[in-house]
Amino acid sequence: MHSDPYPDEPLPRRRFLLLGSAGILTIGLGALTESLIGKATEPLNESVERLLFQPHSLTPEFPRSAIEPEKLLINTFRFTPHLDPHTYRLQITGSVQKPLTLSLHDLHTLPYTSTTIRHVCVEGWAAIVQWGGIRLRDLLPLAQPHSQARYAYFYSADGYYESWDLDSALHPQTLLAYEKNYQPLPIANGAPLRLASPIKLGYKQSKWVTAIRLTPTLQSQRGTWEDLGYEWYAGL
Ligand SMILES: Nc1nc2c(c(=O)[nH]1)N[C@H]1C(S)=C(S)[C@@H](COP(=O)(O)O)O[C@H]1N2
Ligand SMILES: [Mo]
Repeated sequence: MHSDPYPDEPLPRRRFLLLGSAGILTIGLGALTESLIGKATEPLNESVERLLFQPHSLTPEFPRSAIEPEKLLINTFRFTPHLDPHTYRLQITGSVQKPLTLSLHDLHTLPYTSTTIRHVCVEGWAAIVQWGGIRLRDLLPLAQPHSQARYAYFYSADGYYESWDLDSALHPQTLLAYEKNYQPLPIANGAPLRLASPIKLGYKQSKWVTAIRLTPTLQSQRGTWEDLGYEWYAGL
């Protein structure tokens, strides 16, 4: 399938256009959106717009009855960080015009998306899982990425880090999830926020994400597993 998977869906363009004239965002998105309604702002930069409208092939999803709760093994490389949901913040920095600091409340006001997909670990197991949360394609434009932005680095509270090509990050099935199998995301699976996507192997799917940094180039550090010899693109 190579046509636009969501041809009729209005992108949250209005929301990020409204946010365009804001300074650094540290207050609730809901309140901010309301306060900015009606203000004219600059359009999104051309390169992110091109990525957003580029056709992505969609991975087929599974029905709710296919979920395999017991098959998703906890795979934690170092330790399990316990993040306080009240003080938790997600930072979005790097090649962006509007660096953002978002609370969980802010994140919950953004459009919710659910995907039921297969999680595949390179170590030889897989599980069908439902993830609910925010698509990066709905989130990253709020920070107004610079036209040179090509990669997204994800930093986690356990020191784990991963880099993705921006196109894969903006895929319609790539989420920052706060829900697993229709329940709040458990701490062991990455609460309060983790990556989830059917187009990348499990090690790309950072748990306990606290910061996203957009970059024009790949740095010498590319990812926790990649820097130990695993493949960087890790596509499925
Ligand atoms: N921060 C962080 N994210 C991580 C890991 C980790 O150790 N730390 N392990 C990765 C690997 S190899 C896999 S398969 C999945 C496992 O997710 P789960 O523990 O929710 O099943 O998380 C990925 N994300
Ligand atoms: Mo994995």
